[in-house]
Amino acid sequence: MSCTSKISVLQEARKAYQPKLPGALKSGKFAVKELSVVEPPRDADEIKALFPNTFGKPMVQIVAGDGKLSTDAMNVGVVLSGGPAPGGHNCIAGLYDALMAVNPASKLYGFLSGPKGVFTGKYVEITAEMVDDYRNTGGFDMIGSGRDKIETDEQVLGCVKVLKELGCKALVIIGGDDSNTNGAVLAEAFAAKGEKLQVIGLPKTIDGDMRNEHIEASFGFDTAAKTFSQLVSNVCRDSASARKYYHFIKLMGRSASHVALEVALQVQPTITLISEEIQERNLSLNDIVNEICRVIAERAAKGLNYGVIVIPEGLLQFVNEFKSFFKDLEDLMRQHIDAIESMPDKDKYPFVTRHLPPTSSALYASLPVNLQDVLLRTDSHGNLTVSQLETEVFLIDCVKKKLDEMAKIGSFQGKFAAQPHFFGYEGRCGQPSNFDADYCYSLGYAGVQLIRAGLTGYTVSAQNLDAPADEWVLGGIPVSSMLHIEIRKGQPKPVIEKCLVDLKGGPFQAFVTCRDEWKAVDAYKFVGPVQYWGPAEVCDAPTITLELEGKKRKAAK
Ligand code: FBP
Repeated sequence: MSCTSKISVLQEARKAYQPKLPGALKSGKFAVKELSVVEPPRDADEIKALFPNTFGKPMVQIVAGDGKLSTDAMNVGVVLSGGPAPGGHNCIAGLYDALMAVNPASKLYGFLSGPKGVFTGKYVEITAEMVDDYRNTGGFDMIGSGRDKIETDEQVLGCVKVLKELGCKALVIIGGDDSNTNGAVLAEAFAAKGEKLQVIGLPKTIDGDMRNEHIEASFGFDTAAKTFSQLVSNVCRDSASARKYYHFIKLMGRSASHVALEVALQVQPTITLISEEIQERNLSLNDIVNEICRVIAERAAKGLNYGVIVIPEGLLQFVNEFKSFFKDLEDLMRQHIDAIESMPDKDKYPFVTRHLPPTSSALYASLPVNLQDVLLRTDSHGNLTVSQLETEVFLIDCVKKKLDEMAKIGSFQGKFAAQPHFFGYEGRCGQPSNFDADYCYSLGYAGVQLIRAGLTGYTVSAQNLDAPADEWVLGGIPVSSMLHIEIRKGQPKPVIEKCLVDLKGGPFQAFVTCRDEWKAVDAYKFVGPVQYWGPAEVCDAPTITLELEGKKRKAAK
């Protein structure tokens, strides 16, 4: 064994994996076919006014055939944006291989540490050796990532300068809803300045919420959800073995509960909370705690003083009393953003309690210090940093108090001991599953064809993803057609609408059919780690979410 080798045996073997491409991309000759124009579902007039140069473009599909796309050498820049997601390196590999297949004199530049690498001109030229070292690996460490936004005119001009100096035809932004929105803003700014530079986005996020009928999945969701499923199922088995703890597991996913729902379908834990349902039913914290305690008491009566409770990371934003609290907090931020941001942390708490309306102020004051602290922080896109909210600890505390009350009146006669967990970073950089390895490589490969077709302000789209890779349909969707207006940091901003769990959709309905049984008796499924070699039904299976959504889509046709 060598102390300096950083390559595991699995990584070495995995380097040889050749990602599967969709049939249309395998042929070597492509055409980019124009389809219909799609309007944003809401706020179309506002979006059109904000994006006069890039609005109203058609969707496109990549088809086999000679579309007479340019075979000139071209230089392209790529940047990774936001949180890591398994498969990012394969997007870069797909971009690189497609560029070299078009013309080996092409160059790919990787901007370092996220979007600020573009306007500050921090980059590396991506070489064949680099790509080979990172093929089919997880993480974003090849060039790093960041959550900065390209916002000011100075930053846009910085991007123009750097991209032109490198002779780039296009910039590829690999990111989620906020980063693809930022890509659209940049594409519009370039077009408004008469610059020929193109911007293409690839849909990334483990949260699975950058999706719609044109983009059936964001990359990284598959591997992350399967990795979390393994971890949660291991905890289920421990719980059923030791029989002494309730495990409260918070799972990553900033807003939507797709990750929690997929894990529920894979593993069948005792209870899984789905934020979207809590919002729909206007449930309060008390309602949630009462339901958890009801299940715990009923299981205790059968001698089952253990179980596993899965909590989506963004839960609190969907709980009844917290919704008006967040609205009040947003108003307060809008009025006092500069004062709050420049204040030392110790002054923020009294300032906020003083300025919030009485009900929200009382709720805020009643929260544990960790929640008070984190609720005041947002990232550069105005998102709450929910990964730092100890919701699982907070819930344990609430459940414990309620069970003590129930014990006093004799309605709970069991034992309650709890363990908090947070699984998030454990899943974001996993070695990509075959699905993510194939999907990401295809996204990168398709991105190059959209650039060759001269498109800008597009995200690569992907359909039929529940079928084998050969049948996937790739193309492009104008980002402006996915935008709507949201209040961020107190201001109206165009953003890609997050896709939340559809309560009428196949995955949620499948969960509803079974969940009462999973609460009453243990039905844990032990899924094991992501597999790379073996039968296709084990190694290439899409998520249950994708499968059930695909079934519904096909039935509707
Ligand atoms: P992206 O939207 O950038 O893909 O990131 C998603 C996510 O993993 C969320 O699930 C999580 O809340 C957040 O990033 C954590 O952010 P950070 O990496 O800044 O702690």
